[in-house]
Amino acid sequence: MERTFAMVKPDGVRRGLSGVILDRFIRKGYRVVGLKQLVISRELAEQHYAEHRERPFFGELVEFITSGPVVAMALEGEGAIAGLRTMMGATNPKDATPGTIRADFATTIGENIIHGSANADDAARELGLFFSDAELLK
Ligand code: D4T
Repeated sequence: MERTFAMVKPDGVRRGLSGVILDRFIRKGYRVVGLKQLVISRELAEQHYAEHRERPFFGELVEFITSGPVVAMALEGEGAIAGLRTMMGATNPKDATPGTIRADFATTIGENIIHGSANADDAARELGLFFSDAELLK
């Protein structure tokens, strides 16, 4: 069993899409072991996106991700890390395969509606950034 981290970004929450996105993961068979809506602090945003610190879009990325509430999710299931990335689709919604979340609900890379951990190390790190042990189901 794997655990992974996913987050509906502020664009998705503003558009009222948190429920339909969560519903896709539940229907797939992943177990929701953690769930909360929060406004990310600048500090948490910079930690979360630390790998992009030197990229030209870093400032906009932090502005955007702190611009309103996000819905943070901890999901559990067999192959959940890669499986969730497959369900999300390509980073740029223009390249995403129809049927994926980004293809179906987003149009631009800057507001691509969902984040999911890229690998096991990121999943562990991001789950730790967003959830305490007490907030997660056993
Ligand atoms: P996240 O991290 O949001 O799940 O996205 P990905 O894992 O699919 O893609 P990423 O880390 O390469 O990008 C992180 C975040 O930055 C935005 N972005 C990315 C952007 O605004 N402009 C760009 O040129 C790139 C590459 C979108 C997602």
